Amino acid sequence: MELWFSEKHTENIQFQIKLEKQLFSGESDFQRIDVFQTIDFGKMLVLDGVIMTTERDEFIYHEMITHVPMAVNPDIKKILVIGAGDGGTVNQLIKYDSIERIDVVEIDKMVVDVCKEFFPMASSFDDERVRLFYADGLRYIRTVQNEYDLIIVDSTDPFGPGEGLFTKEFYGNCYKALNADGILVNQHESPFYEGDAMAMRRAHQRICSVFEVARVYQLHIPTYPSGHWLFGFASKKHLPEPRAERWNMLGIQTKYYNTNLHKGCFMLPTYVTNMLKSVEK
Ligand code: SPD
Repeated sequence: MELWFSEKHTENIQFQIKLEKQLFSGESDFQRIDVFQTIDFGKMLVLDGVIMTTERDEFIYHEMITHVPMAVNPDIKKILVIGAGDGGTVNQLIKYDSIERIDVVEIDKMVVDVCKEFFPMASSFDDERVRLFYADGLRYIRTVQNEYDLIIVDSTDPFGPGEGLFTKEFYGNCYKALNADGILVNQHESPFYEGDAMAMRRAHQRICSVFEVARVYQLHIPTYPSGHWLFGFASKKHLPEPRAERWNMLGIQTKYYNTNLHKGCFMLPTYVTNMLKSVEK
């Protein structure tokens, strides 16, 4: 008998992936957590029926959410990561010797525990620069001021536990929690299917109303709806230009990110540019 996982991407479209077996299934206080062994994508983490990450394509998401801001400002030292319980984002950040502190605020301890068991990238939480807090990112950020060089919002989609991380209140508090050099990078949904595109436009509008600089960049993630995904880049003063020579001197090993791609990923298709413009003032 064949075993398949299906995720509904729209009312009429489903994505299916063939499984070898189920490795874990559990219900936390916040969500249902599943880990599957797939045939072609290695292990796969699924929260409330939505694919979060797979061993085969995680590098695209996690390299792009980390190395883009790090190449814009290689002097970043203090970082707040919100969400990211699978450890993939921190696993990229610990490649930088220059980073002094990585505070991770993840709402769901069970996600971290399960990922530590099944995903080697979650061992990055053991790095001595990492402080892991099990808390709601929306509440945590209210308590911080002028503290971080970089905030990375590696959240779920804007429903369920991740909903508050797409609000104007949250972005405003991120602004306050950043210092004058601060950069915010967030998981920004997809422009392709209307439901995702609506969330994407709303997030952009809210971020634009708070930050002096608000741009969007693209990447491709085979296991996400339509495969076309966006991240947001916002800051108080930095434009998203890479300090290419300096970053390349660091000798950081990547499989997807490079400083040429960095320049290109901010060049968006016309329909995406138009969507973004439609909500910019
Ligand atoms: N539609 C899925 C969006 C999930 C984004 N977060 C993934 C977490 C990877 N660290």
